[in-house]
Amino acid sequence: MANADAHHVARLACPAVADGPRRSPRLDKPAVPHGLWHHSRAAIIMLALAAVLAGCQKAPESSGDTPPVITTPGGVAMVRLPGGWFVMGSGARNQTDELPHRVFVSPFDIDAFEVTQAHYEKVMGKNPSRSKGEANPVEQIRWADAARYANARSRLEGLRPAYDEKTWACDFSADGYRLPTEAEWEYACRAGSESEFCFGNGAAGLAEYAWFKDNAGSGPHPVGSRKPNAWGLYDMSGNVWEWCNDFYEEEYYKASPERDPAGPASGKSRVLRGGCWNSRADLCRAAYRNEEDPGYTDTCFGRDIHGFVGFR
Ligand SMILES: [Ca+2]
Repeated sequence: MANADAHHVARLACPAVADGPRRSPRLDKPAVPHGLWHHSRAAIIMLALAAVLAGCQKAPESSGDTPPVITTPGGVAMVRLPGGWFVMGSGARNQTDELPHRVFVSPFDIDAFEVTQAHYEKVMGKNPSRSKGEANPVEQIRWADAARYANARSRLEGLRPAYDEKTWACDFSADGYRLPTEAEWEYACRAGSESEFCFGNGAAGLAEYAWFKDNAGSGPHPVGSRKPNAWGLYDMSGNVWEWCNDFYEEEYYKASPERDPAGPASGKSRVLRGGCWNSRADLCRAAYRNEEDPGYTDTCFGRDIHGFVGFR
């Protein structure tokens, strides 16, 4: 799109490591990107696009209904989620950044699949992915790339872009697409479940729902080729890590607002969720938090994101 690479904000330093993925000081961090992205009620969140439609649906935990799927003017399937309360985080693994706490998220729409290479190229006119395949998830995507895509997708549909491409601030009152907040992402991933994975505890059933280290081989697979969760969302665990809108902060859950938490006001990294094709099962848990440099500048490109990071 015309403005896809128009602005760069040279504010953040590149990762300190020279080669390969950064390693987080936290115990369980993956040997891959760790790394990176929030909400209001009338905005379409993007790629993870959560487009909020002031809600009309019942809380999911009180309903056995599968949420409706809509198709955007650009041809993308989105699941229309009702708002609701859920327990975000997990006490099961003693991870300091996963403090369980109750959160309410307002209704929003979210892409049923990771953004594919075909759709990314249609919107942005390029395909940076390492493992090429039209139906594969687009990867080698920086947070800023995802934000630019969200704005471009919004413009194509006559919606007001949510991101300021100079400051990267997100306007949650805009009706355009944006990345999901970390809370929205986990709410969508859990689909009403309170267990480690959307299907229960223990990794025994994970291969049915996710492409991860034990079954993926040497790269990502076409989106939607594993089972969806109870709300019809595919590949929330595994395949590629997914950018959220929030900045990452280890202690954020200790003081975050109860309703529609949108992450810290500032930070050096953005949240990544869900694990990827190269991740062990633990990193694919619903509560697992990762973070990475957002890549606001091209000089950071390709450092830590290789073929592991995409978005929805
Ligand atoms: Ca994923």
